Amino acid sequence: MTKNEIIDVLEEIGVLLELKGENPFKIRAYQSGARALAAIEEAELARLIAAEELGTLKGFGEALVQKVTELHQTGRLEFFEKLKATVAPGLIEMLEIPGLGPKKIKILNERLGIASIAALAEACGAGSVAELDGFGARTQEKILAGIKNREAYGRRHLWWEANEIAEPIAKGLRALRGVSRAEAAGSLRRGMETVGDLDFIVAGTDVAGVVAWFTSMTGVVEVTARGETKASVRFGSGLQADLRIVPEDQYIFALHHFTGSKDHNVQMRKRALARGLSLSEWGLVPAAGEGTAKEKAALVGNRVAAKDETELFGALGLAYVTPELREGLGEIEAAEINQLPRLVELQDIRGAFHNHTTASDGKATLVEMAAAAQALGWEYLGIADHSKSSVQANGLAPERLLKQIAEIRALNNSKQFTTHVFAGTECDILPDGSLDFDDSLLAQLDYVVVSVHSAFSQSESVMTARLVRAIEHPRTTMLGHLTGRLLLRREAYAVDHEKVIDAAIANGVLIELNASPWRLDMDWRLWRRAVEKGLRCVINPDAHDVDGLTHLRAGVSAARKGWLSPHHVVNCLPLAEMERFLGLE
Ligand code: DGT
Ligand code: CA
Ligand code: CA
Ligand code: ZN
Repeated sequence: MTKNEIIDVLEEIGVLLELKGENPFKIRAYQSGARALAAIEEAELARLIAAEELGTLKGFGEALVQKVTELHQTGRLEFFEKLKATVAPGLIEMLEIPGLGPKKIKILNERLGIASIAALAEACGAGSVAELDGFGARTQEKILAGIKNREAYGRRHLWWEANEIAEPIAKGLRALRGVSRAEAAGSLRRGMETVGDLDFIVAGTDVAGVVAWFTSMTGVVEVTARGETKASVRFGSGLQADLRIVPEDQYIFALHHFTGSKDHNVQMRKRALARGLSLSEWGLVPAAGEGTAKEKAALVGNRVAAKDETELFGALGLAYVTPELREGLGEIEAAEINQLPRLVELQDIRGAFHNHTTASDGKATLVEMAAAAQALGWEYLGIADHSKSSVQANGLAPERLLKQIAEIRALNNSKQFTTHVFAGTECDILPDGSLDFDDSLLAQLDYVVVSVHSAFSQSESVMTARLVRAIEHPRTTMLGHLTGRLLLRREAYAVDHEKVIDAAIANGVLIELNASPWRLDMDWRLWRRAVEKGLRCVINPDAHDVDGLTHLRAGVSAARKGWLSPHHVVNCLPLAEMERFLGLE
C-alpha cells in the first residue's frame, strides 16, 4: 500500500472509532499518525519500515508502528477490517452530509435509531431531529438540504454529456490571455463511460484572470471552492468541475497526474522510485535528499524536463501511453517493451450497421440517413430497423421489411449517394431464443443484427441459453447490445458473458460494441480478452437520427479502452471487403 492509501486508512479508523464513541486519546493517536505520515516522503516511509525505525516518527507508538507496517507490507489490516464490520455502512455514508460529523451521527443513531440516510431524511421530515439536544430547526433544515443536494449532485454523468460541456471550456481557457496550454484531464480524458467530475489543467501566468473567468462561466450555479491557483464550480446539471493552474514547466506533470487513473499513477510512481526518482503532480525529481517532492520540484535544475507526455513516459523508459489505456491494466508493462497496440481511431471506421429510420422508431428517413452517412465520409451504411415483436418501437411486419429492402436496392441503383446502403434488420431475440422473422425473410437481407428487447428478468442461465441459441442461428451476423444496460438508468440483465463470447467465436458471429453513449455495451473491460480468444467486433452507433451517427466516436473511445486495433473491428474494412465478409458477392 502507498503512503497516501495508508493515511486514508488511519483517518478512516479515527472516524470509525469516533462513531463508536471510543476514547478520545485513542482517536487522536490515529489522526496525528496520519498527519505525521503526510509530512514524510513515500521513499522515506519505505526506508523507515525496512530499518524498523517507524517508531522514531512523532506520536508513533507500538500499536501504530505495527499497523502501518502491516498495511505497507500486505495492503490489509485485520484490525481495520474487523472495526469496519462493527459499524453500519449507513452511518459512514451519513458523513457525506455537510454539517454531520461522527458525534452528531452517533447521537442520531442512539436517540432515534437512525442508521441510514433514508431514515435520516424521514426523521427530518417528521421534525424529530429538530427536537434533539444540540440540533434545532435550523440544523434539521440544513441536514435536509444536504441530503437533497447529495441526491442531485452526487451522481455521475455520461461521458458524452460531460464532454459536450468540457470541450468549449477547454477552448475558452486556451483563448485566455497568459494561458499557453489547457486541457480536460481526469476520467473524461481517459474516455470512461461515466464521469464523476471534470478536471481542467491550465498552464498560465495570469492566474487571477483564469480563476475569475472560470468561476463566472455561463451555466455555473455555485462556486464551491476558490483559491489562488485553483477553483471548483458546479453547473445546473449537478456536474462539477475542478480547475488547477500551474507554471508552464509543471504542466505536463500536472496533466499526467490529474488524468490518472489512480491505479496507473500508483504504478508510475513505483516505477519512478525504482529508478531513484519521485514522480508527482509537481514534477519528476530525485527521490533522495532533503525536502518534499513539491519543494524539490521548485528547485531549478533539479527537475527532469518534459515538454509533452511522450517525454514524461520516455524519462521512465516507457513508450507513450494514450490516456484511454491508463487504467493500470498492463499498459505500463506493454509500454516498457514497446508492445502497445495500434489502437482503432475514428478515421479507421468505414461505416456501421445498427441504425434506425422512420420506418421503425428513428427520426430520420432512409434518404436523410444515407445523406448524413455520406457527409461523414462513410463508405457504407447499414439500416437495421426493429422487427415485428418490438411493437413499442414500431417494429416492421414482414411486408414492410420487404418494402424497405426494395427501397434500399432502388436507392443504391439510383446512385444518388456514394455511400452504399446495406439492408438489414435488428431482429428481436424472442424469450425462447428463436428469431422474430422467418428464415426465408432473413435470407433476403444483407445481414442480421439480433437483440433482446423483452423478458429482461429471465434468470442468468435462461438468458444465456437464449442468446446462445440466437447466435447459433445460421442467418445471424451480429449480436446487438449484449447486456441491455442503460448507463446510470437501467442495470444490465443477468447473462454469462463468457459463454456468449465463446458461442459468438464458435459461430463466426460478431458482437457489437454499441456506441450509444447510454449503452457502450459490450463493456470495454471485456473486449481485450475476448478478441485474444478470437472474437471480432463491430462498432455500431445504434443511431435513431442523423446526429446519432456521430455517437460512433463514443464507441471508438470505448474500443480503445478495450485495447482494440483496426483488425479487430470489421467495420474498418473497405466496402468491397465488407461485401465479401457478408458473403454478398
Ligand atoms: P471521476 O471524476 O470519479 O470520474 O474520476 P477521475 O479519475 O477523474 O478522478 P478525480 O477527478 O477524483 O481525480 C482526477 C485524477 O487525479 C485521478 O484520475 C488520479 C488523480 N488523483 C486524484 N486523487 C488521487 C489520489 O488520492 N491518489 C492518486 N494516486 N491519484 C489521485
Ligand atoms: Ca474527474
Ligand atoms: Ca476532480
Ligand atoms: Zn436495440
